[in-house]
Amino acid sequence: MIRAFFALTLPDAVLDQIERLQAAIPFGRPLAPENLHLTLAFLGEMTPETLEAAHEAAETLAPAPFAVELRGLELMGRPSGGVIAAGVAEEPRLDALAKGLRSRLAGMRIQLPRERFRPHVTVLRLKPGDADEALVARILGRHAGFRAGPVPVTGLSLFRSWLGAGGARYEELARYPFVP
Ligand code: 2AM
Repeated sequence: MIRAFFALTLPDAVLDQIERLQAAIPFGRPLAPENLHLTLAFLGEMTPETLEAAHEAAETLAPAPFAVELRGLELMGRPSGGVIAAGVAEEPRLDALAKGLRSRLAGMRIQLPRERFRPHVTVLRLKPGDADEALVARILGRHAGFRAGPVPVTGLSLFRSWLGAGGARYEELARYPFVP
């Protein structure tokens, strides 16, 4: 089985901004720059045949390029095991892209988790004992004004996730450029 997901990649300038943010947060495990991305659809474990169908679904997407901006920080999950993620400024074209991708996947009979699409970029993972709720709240407050961007959305990528002892490693399997 192949663990896979569709995501947007981030330009170097934004990776640098996130790296500075990570350095300013005194707890948690920062994600390495090559592991930072904005997930559009998590596919889970796929057979090669289903992954091929997902690939074909993505090839039919053809939106015009646009850009998004990262904005604010949030805790997703609990301080004892959640993640700290950068939010994304409201952008209808991003929601439309995620929706278009999901409906094409559904057309290929690929079912995704039902949860609502919540665009974010995970920047740090927390484990028990890293930080208590008060400290997390203080840091989130301090960085509430975090902004990074623009993130040009000129295509999307299909990634394979390799799970290992040192954490997940992501491999770009395919890229689907958008035509202006
Ligand atoms: P995350 O950024 O919130 O950790 C590869 O694991 C990507 O898919 C990550 O970006 C991760 O989101 C997302 N992902 C992993 N498991 C998921 C799940 N069960 N549901 C939704 N997204 C998931």
